[in-house]
Order: sequence, then structure tokens, then C-alpha cells
Amino acid sequence: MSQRRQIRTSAVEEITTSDRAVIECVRYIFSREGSKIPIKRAEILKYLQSTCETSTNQISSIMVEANKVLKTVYGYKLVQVEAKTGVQYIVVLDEECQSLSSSVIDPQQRRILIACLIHIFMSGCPVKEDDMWKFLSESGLLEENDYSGRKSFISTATKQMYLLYTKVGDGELARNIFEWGKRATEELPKIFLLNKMAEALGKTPDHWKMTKTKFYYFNLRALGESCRLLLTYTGEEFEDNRVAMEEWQEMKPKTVFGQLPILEVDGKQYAQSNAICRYLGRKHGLAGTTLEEDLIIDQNVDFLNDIRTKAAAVHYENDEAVKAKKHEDFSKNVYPAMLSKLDEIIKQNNGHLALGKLTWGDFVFAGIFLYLKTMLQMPDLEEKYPSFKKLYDTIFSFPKIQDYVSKLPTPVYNF
Ligand SMILES: N[C@@H](CCC(=O)N[C@@H](CS)C(=O)NCC(=O)O)C(=O)O
Repeated sequence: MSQRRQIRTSAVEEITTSDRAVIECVRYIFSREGSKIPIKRAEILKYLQSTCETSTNQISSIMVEANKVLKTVYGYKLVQVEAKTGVQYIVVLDEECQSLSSSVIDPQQRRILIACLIHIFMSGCPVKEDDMWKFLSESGLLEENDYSGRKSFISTATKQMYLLYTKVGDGELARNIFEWGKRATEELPKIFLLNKMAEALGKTPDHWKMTKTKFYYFNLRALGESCRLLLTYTGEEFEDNRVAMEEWQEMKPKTVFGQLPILEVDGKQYAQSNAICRYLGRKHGLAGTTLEEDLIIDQNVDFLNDIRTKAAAVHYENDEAVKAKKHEDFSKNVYPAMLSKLDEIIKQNNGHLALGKLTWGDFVFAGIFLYLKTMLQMPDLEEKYPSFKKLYDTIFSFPKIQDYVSKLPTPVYNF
């Protein structure tokens, strides 16, 4: 009898102790939640060990129960995050419409954060740091040179897991980028941000339908490949339509100039390969930072174009005798000076076509290189000019480009 009472007593104590541990756990989570910094599971366990003598093997069930309380009583949920230092938790709102409520985050930081998240969302890809600061200063949210403001914003928003701030690339290509963090992904429905933006601009969320990019060119590299390489490298989702000759006859009269390539953005068509590349470069931060820098890229791309048109004049000559004569003449009197100049430009620009760094011009070069080689009738072009090969390899060694190349259909011609 006395033994049974003992068992009952200890069972009651067990229930009470585990209930108390759940309550303490919730209390502890709330005491830490104000900072929105992830809470380590080890810290919760340490706290529960000291207050409720909780053992390591009880912690999982306590977390499950604590999550239930947080959800049903307070409208929050715990999200587990695997970190290098072990399991961590963030508390997010179960009711998404309450996201980023001004009572839990400093109003100024909140405005900046919402703007950042919107900017990343609308860009459809990670946003480069410089681009983000430019956007925030243009929006009047953060002064152009407010470096301490930037630092404190990055520190808070990343610790709170609203944003991810990572370094990508190496050497001169290294850059920091912003992406949505775990908390933002869990807590913020995209429509919330769209509504916020629509509210601010007096529009409805329908105003921003997903951009649909379609690209049309023949199953060739020639004048279309530069655009495809840029679309691929910048991560812009696009439909790679390779138009067959039979389809082309019907399509031709409906295009801007009766020629391909065509880029279609949200149902509107745009033509001219270099104009498309320039547009993609500007759109994705691969252009100059001043009008003069843009001018230099244009100048060098136009020069490359001059070489291409000279070679094309020979390549597309129908009369074989005239073609042979022209080729001989250009090989002696035209190409050497032009190609040497191009070689000099690339060498002076640190292995790039302009500005000493990666720009959309490099993609124009890499995209037309095989075409140029064919038209120049110079299979040994890269041996003569190793700088050409180096630049071509720079572009084709980007992982996204390699992946794209590995899935390419065989082109109709090998250029
Ligand atoms: N300047 C234009 C030239 C475009 C062009 O010549 N396209 C050719 C293919 S490379 C074409 O569409 N040919 C078919 C036709 O004219 O019917 C550009 O760079 O986009």
C-alpha cells in the first residue's frame, strides 16, 4: 500500500515537473525573444537543468510541448535551425499577417528591412550589397555614407535571421550579397510584402505580376549566344526558344525588324543582340557605374562588332572567287591590326573587354567568339592571341555557364 502511494506520488511529481519545465521553457524563450536572436537548444537545456533539473533526454518532448503552448496560447511557433554550433530556435509568428509588427522591431529598422526584403523579392535573385545601399539611399531610408547605420543594420537583421549576408565569388569577382533569411522565409508571406508596397505606392498587388522572359533565336550560337550567356549567368529565368526555319517564316513578319534574336519581357518584344546584352548588363549590375564607363564598354563592344562585320562581309560573300580574294586582302591588310588592338585592349583591361572587370561586354565577346573564329577562317585564333582564350575561359568556367553548356542541344552549325 505504502509502496503504491509512493509510485503515485512520484508519477504526480513527474507530471508536475515536466509541466513546470514546459512553462519555464516558454518563459525562457519569451525572455530571449525580444532580441529576436536565435536561441541555442543547449542554452535552453542549461536553463532548464538549473531551474527544473531537466535531463538531456527530456528536452525534445519539452520543446514539442512548449511549441504547442506558444502556438495555441500566443500565436507563435518555434522553427528549428541547424547551425554549426548546434540546434537553434527562432520564434516566428504563426499568424503571418502580424509579421514585422512595429511593436517588436524598431520602426526605422523595420522600414529598412521591409524595403530590403521587397528589393530582393522584386529582383527575383540575391541582391548585391552595393545595389542594396544604392536602393536604400535612393529610397531615402539610409544616408549614402552612413556606414555605421549599414553595419548595425546588417548585424541586427542577420542575427535575427531576417536576412542572409554572404560573400560569393573569389578575388576580383568577390562580392557580398543579400538574400532572405530563415525567419523572413518562415514568417513573411510574399503577399504581405506586395501589399505593403502596393499600399505605399497606391497600387494593387496585381501591378507586379511575375516577369516572364522569353528569348528567341535559331539553334545557333552566333548572335544569340551572348544574350543566352548573360541570361544564364545573371540567373534570370528565361525560356530558351530555338526557332526552326519552318517556324521562322511565320514568325518573321511579327518581329521588330524581321530578324532574331528577340527578347520578350512580359509580352513585349525587344530586338538587336547588343542592345539586349546592354539591357541585361544594366539590369544585373554588369555595366559601368558612370556614363563614361558605360561609354567605354559600348566603345569596345562596337569595336568588336567592327571586326565581326568585316569578317561577315567575307563569310557571307556568295561568289567564291571574290570571297577568296577578299579573305586574302583582309587577312593581310585589315584583320592583323584590328585583332592586335583587341588583344591590347583585353591585356590592358586585366583580361576583360572593358573597365578592367567583368561587364556585359565580356559576354558579348565569349558569345560570338566561335562565330568570329569561323568567319575569320582562323582556327588557331586563340593560339595567336592567348588573351582571347583567357577571356573566353573566364566566362565558360562560371559554374552556371558550365551547367548551361552541359545541357545544350547540338547547334545546327558549330558556331
Ligand atoms: N543587328 C542584328 C542582326 C540580327 C541578324 O542578322 N539576325 C539574323 C540571324 S544572325 C536573322 O535573323 N536572319 C534571318 C532573317 O533575316 O530572316 C542583331 O545584332 O541582333
